[in-house]
Amino acid sequence: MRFALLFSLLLSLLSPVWAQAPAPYGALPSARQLQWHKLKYYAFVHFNMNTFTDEEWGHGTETPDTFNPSQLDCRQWARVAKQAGMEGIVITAKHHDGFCLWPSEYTKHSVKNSKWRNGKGDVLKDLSAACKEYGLKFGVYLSPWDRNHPAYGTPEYNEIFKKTLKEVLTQYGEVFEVWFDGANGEGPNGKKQVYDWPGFIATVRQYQPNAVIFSDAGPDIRWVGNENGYAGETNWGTLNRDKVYPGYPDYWELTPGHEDGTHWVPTEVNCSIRPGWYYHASEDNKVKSLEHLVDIYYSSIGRNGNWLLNLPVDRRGLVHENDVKALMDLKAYTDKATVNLASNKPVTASSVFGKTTRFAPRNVLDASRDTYWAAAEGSKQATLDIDLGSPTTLNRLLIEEYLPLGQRVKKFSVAAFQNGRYQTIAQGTTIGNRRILRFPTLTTARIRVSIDEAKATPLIRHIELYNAPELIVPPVISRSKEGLVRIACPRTTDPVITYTTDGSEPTAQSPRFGEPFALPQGGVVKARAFVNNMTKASTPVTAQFDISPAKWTVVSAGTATTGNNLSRLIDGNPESLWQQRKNADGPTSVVLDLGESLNLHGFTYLPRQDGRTEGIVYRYAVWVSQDGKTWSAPAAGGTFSNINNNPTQQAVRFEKPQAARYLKFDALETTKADDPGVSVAELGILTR
Ligand code: FUL
Repeated sequence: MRFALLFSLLLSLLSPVWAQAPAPYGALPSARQLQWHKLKYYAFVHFNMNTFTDEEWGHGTETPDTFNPSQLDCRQWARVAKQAGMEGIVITAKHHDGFCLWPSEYTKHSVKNSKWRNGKGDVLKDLSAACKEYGLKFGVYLSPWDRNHPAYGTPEYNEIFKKTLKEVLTQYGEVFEVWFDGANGEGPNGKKQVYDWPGFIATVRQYQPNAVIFSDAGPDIRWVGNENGYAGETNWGTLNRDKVYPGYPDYWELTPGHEDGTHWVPTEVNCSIRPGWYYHASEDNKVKSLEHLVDIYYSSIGRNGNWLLNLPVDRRGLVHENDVKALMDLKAYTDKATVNLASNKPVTASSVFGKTTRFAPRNVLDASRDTYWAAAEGSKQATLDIDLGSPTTLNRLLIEEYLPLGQRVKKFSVAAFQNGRYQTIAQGTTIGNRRILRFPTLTTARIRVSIDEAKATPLIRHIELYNAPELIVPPVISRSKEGLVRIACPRTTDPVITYTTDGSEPTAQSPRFGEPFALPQGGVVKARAFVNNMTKASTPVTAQFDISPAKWTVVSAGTATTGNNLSRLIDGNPESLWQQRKNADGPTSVVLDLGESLNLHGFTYLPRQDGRTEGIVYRYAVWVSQDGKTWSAPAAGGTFSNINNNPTQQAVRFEKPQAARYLKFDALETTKADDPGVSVAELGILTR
């Protein structure tokens, strides 16, 4: 009796501390997802058969000997990733062509049948060992779509895929992530496969229970709905998972997620450091600029996502020098921006849950992931003031919610104390695991963070304030139809732009850009913006041009053409667009008259650049002619791989150069069968 009394007395004393913790809200993360949320930034490596065939989607018909890196060194990949501040590497162990980077027992299309290291090589073995050596996590991408496997399209293939998975998941140590691609086309028999997703997932759980599984629908982490690196400003970690599946047609819903979604399935943001996923020598000058990478950093890591940045390893089997430089520049930049100016400063809040120190506002400044500030129970609004002590210059705020109890904040804002009152300097919607707000540099001694709307009591785990170095936006180089080159720097005040046309890097001494200059025959233009009396420079940018379309005309464009926007096809402006209803009786064709006979090595197609996908051409054929009446056999034909998700310029080379004055582009299929029309931003030619 006395014991029971004592016990209940003890309980009532402790209850304000223990019983009154905030209740969970909505869908919650699993332990495995919480581990993944601790990560930020890791590498994707696209390296496989396509590296050697210059393709993005291989056909599965390649001979294994085509895969032949001359100096493969996975330790170089790991060293670069580590120095770049990355936490792991996810490798394309098997892409859509079915070629396996390890000696799989279940296919002939693998390294074991190549001459590379006499068939004894195993890229997964090398890479998993290198990751271990450098303290990196090791992950695998496996495409269920297989254009090579004879069993593809039959139930037997599902069993084979599971056995393949088992090999990858049991022979190379700990795997932190398994990346399932949603692309599902036809196999060698012309059949599509009905995938056994529950079986694939169960296989991963059985052999690597701690690994997170990625796909459009998770189950653990989801695709962000685009391949350009941008998460939604509003980004819920929750999703109505049972509605979504790999290859989900309404994939734009994946960007913001589903508010009040039934499951926790946060975003991983995948994008490539170059336009393509695989290495193409023609893209050596198209590595993203520092400014672009920093923008993606804030739009992925800073918008409640983890960033999976792809490095297209080259034919030597190395991360290319240009990509290494871009990664190191990014690391140097982000290192400069991470001094927390709020550290150890006094913090006060409008309310505290249960008025206990356990949920005190100062918890937002410690490094622990287990402590947080909770506002008063049931409150949907609250403010937190940070006293910086003296005028402090800053331009970034990082804020994180405490995730084990669910995502809550819908709207928040930041204010700086200036001229005797708090003035709003930035606003955001969701927070989740991590949100970084950018605002113009200012000086203040007090910052207020307001949670303006929350779905349940706000729980804030962490806050940081930074002063990030301002970046000079690199110039944009364009050329008009007439062949006049313009270089502009719209977002920088009073820049001096210097440029070269001989391939050398522009310096402060290079010619200054003033008037547009003529480059009708094409060439390479490199440019750079300088500010502050030529003491600070942007990263250089490069543009490569072929012959200008000055003499070209569009002769015809389909039978139903209205003709009013034909010129947009060849106006040198990637933003403008030509659209045409599909021709009901055959291909929708465009015929260009080049005005003179030229030695054509190939052509280029730039899909629409406005973020929409209607009318993007997937299957095409191209014909050439000297008189516009008699046409050769198609000079080129095929499909533009992955163009729907990654709408970059497609450059197609003919098997052999052909002299011609006319070029006919036939759009045979668009990426979506029910598209009513065809769209083209630019058509171009290759004469070298
Ligand atoms: C897509 C694939 O089709 C691309 O080739 C690439 O691998 C990208 C990461 O995922 O779905």
